[in-house]
Amino acid sequence: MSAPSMTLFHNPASPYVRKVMVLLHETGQLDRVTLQHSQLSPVSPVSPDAALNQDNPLGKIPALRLADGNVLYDSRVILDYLDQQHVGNPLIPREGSARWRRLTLAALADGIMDASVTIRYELALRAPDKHWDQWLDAQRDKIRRALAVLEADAIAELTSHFDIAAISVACALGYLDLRHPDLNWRDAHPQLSAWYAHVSQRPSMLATVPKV
Ligand code: GSF
Repeated sequence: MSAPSMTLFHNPASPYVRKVMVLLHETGQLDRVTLQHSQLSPVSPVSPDAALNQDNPLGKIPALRLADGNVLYDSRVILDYLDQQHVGNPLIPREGSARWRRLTLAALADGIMDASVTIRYELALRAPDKHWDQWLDAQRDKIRRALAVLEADAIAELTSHFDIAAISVACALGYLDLRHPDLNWRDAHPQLSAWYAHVSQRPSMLATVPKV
């Protein structure tokens, strides 16, 4: 086995990092990456990590330092790069309508993560008397609308391939379970719930269950 050639800025609770880890598992590339844990855990908008900021001026994880010193971010770019570094079937369709559909589903899942992570920041990092309830409700509505679309329109597509779209949705749902169990997302989404129960058993998902 060759020495790892890439370094991934990592935190086991991050849904964006989890997407990268799941893709590494699914494509047999785990041994190519060393994990670098943030000095500050978790990384947050108000606890900057100097080492991370040097590599990603946005101060966000994941960031992937390549063997030549170049650094890739954000998670979408990293996934695209890593998907072009293995010899198996691509997890991001290279062309055609499938590419745009699967990337759009992945963006929908990323939007669930974005709303979920920013709700988390508001609730965990800001004083309760400063919480902006209207904004929190609007973020929750984004999550609800996205879940409704996945339930109504995307189950067959998610079931057909465990690719960029499915990985992204699975990691978004895992993060809802971790940080927002109060949303009870399963109640109104029985098909998504059944799909998630199935894909959660994949070795790549079991190996990357979020930890706080
Ligand atoms: C989002 C990464 C992100 O917000 C991506 O990689 O897809 N669009 C980016 N990461 C969080 C950590 S997490 O909760 O996963 C982060 O690094 N936050 C620090 C900050 O300053 O917002």
